[in-house]
Parts: sequence; structure tokens; C-alpha cells
Amino acid sequence: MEFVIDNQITSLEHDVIDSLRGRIDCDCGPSVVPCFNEMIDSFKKEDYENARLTSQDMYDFAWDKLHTGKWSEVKNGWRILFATSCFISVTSEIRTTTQSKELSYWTNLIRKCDMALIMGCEEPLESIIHNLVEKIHSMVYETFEPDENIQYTPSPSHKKRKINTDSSTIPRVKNISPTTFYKEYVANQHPVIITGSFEGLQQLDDIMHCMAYRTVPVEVGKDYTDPDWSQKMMLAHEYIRNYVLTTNSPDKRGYLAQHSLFDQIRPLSQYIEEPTVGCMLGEGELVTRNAWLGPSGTVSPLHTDPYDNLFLQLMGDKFVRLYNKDQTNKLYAQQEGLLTNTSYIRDIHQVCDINYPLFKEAEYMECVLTQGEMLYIPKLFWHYVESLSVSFSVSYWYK
Ligand SMILES: O=C(O)CCC(=O)C(=O)O
Repeated sequence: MEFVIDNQITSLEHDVIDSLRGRIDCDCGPSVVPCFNEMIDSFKKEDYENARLTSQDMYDFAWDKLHTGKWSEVKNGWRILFATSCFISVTSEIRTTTQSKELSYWTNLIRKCDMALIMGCEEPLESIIHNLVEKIHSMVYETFEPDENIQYTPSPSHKKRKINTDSSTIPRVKNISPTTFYKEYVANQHPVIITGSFEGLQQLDDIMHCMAYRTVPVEVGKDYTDPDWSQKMMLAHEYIRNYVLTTNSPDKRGYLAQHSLFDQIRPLSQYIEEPTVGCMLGEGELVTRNAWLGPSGTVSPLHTDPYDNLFLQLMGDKFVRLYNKDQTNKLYAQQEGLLTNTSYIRDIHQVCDINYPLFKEAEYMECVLTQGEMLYIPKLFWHYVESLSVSFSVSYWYK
């Protein structure tokens, strides 16, 4: 497979990379500068062999820094250094390798670009990396279409959850206007399900061409409160085949959860649209949109988020239980550690009355959200979410 590096990318890359020099100096300290400069200079002089070698050193160095200490405290320069070395490594590699290029060769390059995007980088380098990885991915997908025999269409197999009719129901309304949505629900902080505003996805095959060989982060384990829970990076088509369409035991369950997948893989955005009623939430500012793609049986334990949420069900069914914030004293929020927004109660369907005596008195609302429906979860409402089938959801958080 021949890969032609676009002239446009070539001229842009030189300007971008020059503009990054100062940032590295300030954030990463003077000891990194000579090596960074050698990488950049080799690249500009078209000494791609040396650029490839030095970029690998810089990649490893920045990777360690990105994984030391608290994520929020990592200086931006390390992210820039990481993204720059990913970019130089990938483009130099393509220019220098002469051996025949297997699928794994390409997926490694795609993975490097994905890691740069996942770790976070800035414009204009970010757009250049998007362009590069999208080009590589579509060429690779055309040449190595994954597993022709596998249908990426979920079977209709279904877990059942009975909705408690004593609980108050969440109203369902069709095609509501933003003003009515605001007056009747947002102003009263009342959850509502809006139907008829989008169709959703029929099958996962439709999105494989955008993402099959992209690397995505997957949470493996019963849920994020489990001590054995871990995060793994894997190719999207392998994740879908081995975790979404395959039934695994709960401790081996994989969940692509709370990930900004649509920002990492831009072509996927064509399948979603920001809800028009979003402008009515908070100041109307979209904080983030996250993907939640997984098999039947994924659980997000009872927790709160500090944002108003429009939760869209693109595919499959999810059981959702909600508790108003005024029920908090009956819900046993964790008192210490990183998860003070999460309840100690892991399975709301089997709660020990002795340990959690107030829980059964808490008032709640619940529903099964189906494809094409959108649930408004007011900020700080407690929510427990369980998938009843293969499921793909998107949450839009506003402040
Ligand atoms: O779908 C899920 O598993 C959880 C969704 C959620 O917690 C959220 O959107 O805030």
C-alpha cells in the first residue's frame, strides 16, 4: 500500500513545529530543549531517519512524564512534546520504511496518532494529526477490511428490568420546543424523556469505516468502583468483536465509557447532532460530549455529576434510576477518596438493609431508555445506569 503525504500537511507541519519550540522550553525545562531541537531540525532538513530515532526517545520521555503525578497537574508542554513526537515519528516512519507494510505496521502508526489525540494536544497540530490519521485509516480500511464474516450488528438479546410502578414515572414528551422544555422541566429541575428528535444507529457496521483500526480506551471490570477494574487500549473492531458482541463474565466486561470518542474520531460526528434544547441548560455552554458503548450488563453505579446532562440513546436499551439531590442523606455517598460523588451501594437491586437502612425510603424515578430517546438528567441528580442490550449512548454535559 502506497501512502502519499499530502503537500498541504508537509508545508503546514514545518510552520507548526517551529511555533512549538518556545512552549517546550518554558514547560519542560532546558534539559529537554537540545533533544527536541535535534528532532525538529532533522525533520526540517528531511533527515527522516534521525527524526524517527529522536522522536522515539522524546515519545518515551514525554510518556513517562504524562504518567507521573496527577493528570490535571501535568504541564501542557509535556502534552505538546508528546503530540509533536507522535507526529514526527509517524510521518518520518512512513517516509523511511521500505519493507512491505503489514496491517500491524499501520495500526501501530494509527495508535500513535490516537495516543496524541487522547492525551490532548493543541491546534493547529491537533487538526493536522486528525487529517493524517483519518487519511491513514481510510486507506488501511479499504485495503484490510476487518473480518468480512463478522456482522457488527448486535443481536436483539435482552436483559429485562421491571420498572417499579410505585416510583414516580419520568414523563415522555415528543418534539418539545426549547422554551417549553425550559419552562416545564429545566426551571423545575425535573427529568424528562424527549422522543422523536433523532433516529439513532441501526447497526455498528455503519460506523466501522470510521473507527475499525482506531485505538480506543476500554474500562475492564464490573464497574469503576471495583478494585480489579482497569483500563486498556485496544483497536475498536477488536473491542466490538471481543467485548461488545461477545458475552463475558462481569469481571471481564469491557466498557468504552465516558470517553470523548467523537472528538478523537471526528468522522463519527456525522452520526450525532447536538440537541437543540441544549441551549436551555445552565449558561448553554457544552462542557463535553462523551460516548458510552458497551455490551449488555454494563453498570455505572449510583453517582452524581456537577453538570446538566442530555443523555441520548443511539442504540439499544438502558435502565436508568434517578434520585433527586434532596434524597442524598439516604444514598450513602462515599466519604473519602476520589469517589465522593459515588454511593457505597454497588448494586441498587440488592441492598443490605442493615448496612444501608435509609436507602429503601429514598424516593426515585426510573425508566428504560430506548433507541432514539433522550433523557434530561438535572445536575447533581443521582443516577444509576445499566445496559439491557448492546448499547451506545452519548451524554452532553452543560454548565
Ligand atoms: O451510561 C452510563 O453507563 C452512565 C452515563 C452517565 O453516568 C452520565 O452520562 O453521566
